[in-house]
Formats: sequence, C-alpha cells, structure tokens
Amino acid sequence: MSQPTVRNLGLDLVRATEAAALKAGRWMGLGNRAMADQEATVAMVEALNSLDMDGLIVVGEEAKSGIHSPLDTGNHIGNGLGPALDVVVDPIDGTSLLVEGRTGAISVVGVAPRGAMWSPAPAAYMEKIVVDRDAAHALVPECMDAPAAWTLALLARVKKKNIRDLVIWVLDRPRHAELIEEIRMAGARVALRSDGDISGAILAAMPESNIDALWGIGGTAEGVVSACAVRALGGQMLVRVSPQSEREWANCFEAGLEIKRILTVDELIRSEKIFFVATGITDGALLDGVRYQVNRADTQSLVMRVETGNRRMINTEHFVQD
Ligand code: VTB
Repeated sequence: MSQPTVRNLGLDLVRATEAAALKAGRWMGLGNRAMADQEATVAMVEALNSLDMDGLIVVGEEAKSGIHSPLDTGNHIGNGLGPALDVVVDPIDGTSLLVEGRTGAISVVGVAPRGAMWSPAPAAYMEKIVVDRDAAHALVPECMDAPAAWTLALLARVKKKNIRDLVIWVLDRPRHAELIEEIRMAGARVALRSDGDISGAILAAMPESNIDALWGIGGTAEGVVSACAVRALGGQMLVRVSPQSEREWANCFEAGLEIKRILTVDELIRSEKIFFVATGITDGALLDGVRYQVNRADTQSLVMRVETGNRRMINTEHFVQD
C-alpha cells in the first residue's frame, strides 16, 4: 500500500517568496536598496505569518547588514499553530543585482524541523564549497585547507572531466584574490559573480548546470538556506565560519560558536524533512524574473522537498492590484 501523501509545506511557502518577489521586482534598476529590502521583507513576513507553523529564524542577516527586521535571528515567524520549524530566509538575495537591474536576484525560504538547522549566528560570514551529487563523495573536509589544485583534481576525476573543463563559481571580492589565482593556476575556469551565492550554490549542486562548484566566503544566512537546496539536490556542501573583522571574531568567541568546525551538508541540516523554495526577481540562470502587465504579473519558482526528492518549477500568473 502506498504511503498517504503528507502535506507539502513547500507549496504554501512558495506564496511567501512569490509575494516578496512581486514587491521587490518593482524596484528593479531604481537604485533604492532600502525600499526594495523593506517592501520585500514586509511582504514575506506577512505571507509567512499567515501560515500554520511555529517558525524560528535560526540565522538572520542582521550580523552582516547591520539592519534589523522581523527576520532577525531568534525571531518567531508563522501563526504559531502548526509544526515547530527552523526557518531561514532571504527576501532578496542580490539586492545590489536587483537595484542595478542586473540578472540573478531571487527570493528564498528554507525550513526544517525545529532543532535541525545549525545556527552560525552571530557569525556573518562562512567559507563554502558546493558540488553536485556526482562529485558529492569526493568533497571531503580536507578540501577546505588543501591547495585548490588538489580539490580540483579530485572533482575532475569523479566528474570524468579534465581540470580545464571545470567552471568554479566565485564571488568577486578582494578576499578571494588568492583563491581565484589558485583555481586559475590549477587550470580550471572561474565564473566571477558580484552577488547571489545562493543561486551559485544551487547551480553548483545541479548536475545539469554548467557550474561544477561554488567556492569562497559568503553570508552565513545564505549558506544555511543554500544547504536546504543542496540537500534537496543530493549534492554536498562544506562550510566553516570565517569571521571577517575583529568584532565578528569577538562576537563568535563570546557566543561559544565552534569557529574551526567544518560541517557537511547533513550536519548543517540534520533532517530529511526539509523544504526549499525560491522565486526569481530578475531574470537569471536559475529562474526567470517577475514580468509585470496591467493588473497581472508572472513569477517563476522552484520548490524542492528533500524527503521525496521532488523538484517542481511553478509558473504563476498573479492578479495584482497595485
Ligand atoms: C554573498 C552574496 C550575497 O552577500 O553571500 C554576500 O552572495 C556576502 O557578503 O548576495 P559581502 O557582500 O559583504 O561580501 C550578498 O551580497 C547579500 O548581501
């Protein structure tokens, strides 16, 4: 006898990323980060608070951005009536991309049962390496400290490619100068991007994409939400907290955070009951952005559930009044 179908919370959560994307998309190319963030956050919070769940934000973006919102670490979200969940969100990943009218801004939510997500708070930054399911077994903790050439050789071997065939997604930041040089010296190619390492992580974890790995230091909230997607895609991810200022080091020490610990994706999210949803805000390699017409808007979203391994693309035509 087949198992009864258990409710797919992802189909509820997608309304929250859609709501945030619909508001955020209006700010495309207008140069106003504050308004874009504020409107997307309010829309996401309202949508999440209408859902039957008792959610706890395990890591917000306040440590990195210095801006407080109802989505800060430790805040509760949802109407409090449903299951107790850990929640990690980013109403806009790639606010700069959005307000400059560039590709790749998305809105995301990840959830897992309460206590399942590792919280890196108050750390703002972490090192991340992400690969797809074909390379998952090759990504061992030693990769975090080994020369890049060693890890790239491992990846190439398990992916049955030459090193020069590999494409590594890296955030374009001065802190990555050495890493970029090492990757190039090893003979692999680098896809430099100005923002959006959640999309980068998802592309790296998708076997059909042209990105073989994501590598480098990015936001911690982005890292935890990426882990939900990487688990859903069967990929592997290694992370380690990487404080970028003395203040951040001090905050991490004070909080008793395991600063040197390298975590695998299964240690980051210790459950199979994970949902990940994303909606495109501007067009990107992963998702189309929001298209507006009079009273209508189209969105494209990705909904993934780890337990079943199902991946849905949802195109929605919305009736919008404003
Ligand atoms: C990355 C990037 C995000 O933050 O995580 C980045 O992928 C890390 O912070 O889109 P810095 O910009 O300080 O390097 C974002 O840019 C989102 O803020």
